[in-house]
Amino acid sequence: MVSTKDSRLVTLEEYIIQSQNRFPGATGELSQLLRDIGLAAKIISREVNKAGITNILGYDGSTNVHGESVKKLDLFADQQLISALDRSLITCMVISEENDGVVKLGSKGGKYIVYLDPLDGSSNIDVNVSIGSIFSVYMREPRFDPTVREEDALQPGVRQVAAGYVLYGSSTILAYTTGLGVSIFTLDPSIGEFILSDRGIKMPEHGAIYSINEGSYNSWDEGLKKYIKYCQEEDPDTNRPYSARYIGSMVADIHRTLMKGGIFIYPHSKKYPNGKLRLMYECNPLSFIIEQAGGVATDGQTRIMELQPKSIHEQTPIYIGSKKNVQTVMEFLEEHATVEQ
Ligand code: FDP
Repeated sequence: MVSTKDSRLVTLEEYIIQSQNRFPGATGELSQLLRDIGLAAKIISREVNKAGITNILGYDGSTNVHGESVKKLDLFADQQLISALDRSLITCMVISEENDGVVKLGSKGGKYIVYLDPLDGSSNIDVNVSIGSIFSVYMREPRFDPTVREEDALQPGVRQVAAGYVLYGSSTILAYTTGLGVSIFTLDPSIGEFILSDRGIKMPEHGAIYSINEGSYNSWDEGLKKYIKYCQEEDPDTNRPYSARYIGSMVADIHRTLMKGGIFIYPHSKKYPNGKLRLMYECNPLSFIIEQAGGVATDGQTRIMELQPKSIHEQTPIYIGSKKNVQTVMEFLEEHATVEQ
């Protein structure tokens, strides 16, 4: 990983303003939106860190749109992010994993649409393993139509104007991109500020880590089974066998992939014929980050960010990470798809 470090401390707020000043015509609204997310992230981080002692762990008794049990922290994170975005009147609508339909905000004229996964990796909440929040921002089209409709949110990932994630791990970090590289900030809890820790991140072209839920091995396509066996074979020239790492929080697995290289896969399977992960608030934003760092992301045929969404909660298979690792798995998939036909 290559990054530029500066010995002077730069806060998220300062950095956003400095970046905005490079664009003379900028209205400052996107900057405000990113600051709103930063504020909500600090509040969520505080609650995640003391979750065990505040009786907020566990289920709240309801189920979300996907029929999964909703945990109290998921709801807390959802509320914090939505109310932060509502306050500044620049977002017209939010789509969140925790809400069935779109959430229309107070400002019907707001020009941004935001997708949220308020707390990704929720099955890890109760066992103190890293979890995260993911966001993806689009411009509303057509901009001056006063009616806010769900169809306005069905834009391909290439139209994202910003995306990022917050990872509540051994420290809390916030990573984002507006299409000009990836910047990472680390929360210093003693002063309550996100401090710039890396910018212009470039991930390795090839990495020696593969990340997939191997428990589903028997329901994968032949090409994928062969690729995973290839990862496990000994070949010092290509650094094999690779290490297997699977946290089970996509945001944490992607962060490791960004920093160390390698590949993360969530394929289609018998249980999840269209893949499990959500295109709009998991795969698109994390693909934007990975691409900005020099990596790639595909559903096995099409670049993730070029998929035209048909619904706000749709799922997709994903192969994401270092360029060479993704190329290799695609070769295995192609070769065995031909054989199987
Ligand atoms: P979770 O169900 O715990 O919320 O999309 C949700 C997600 O976690 C991802 O964060 C994670 O990568 C994946 O599901 C884990 O799914 P498996 O348990 O099927 O591996």
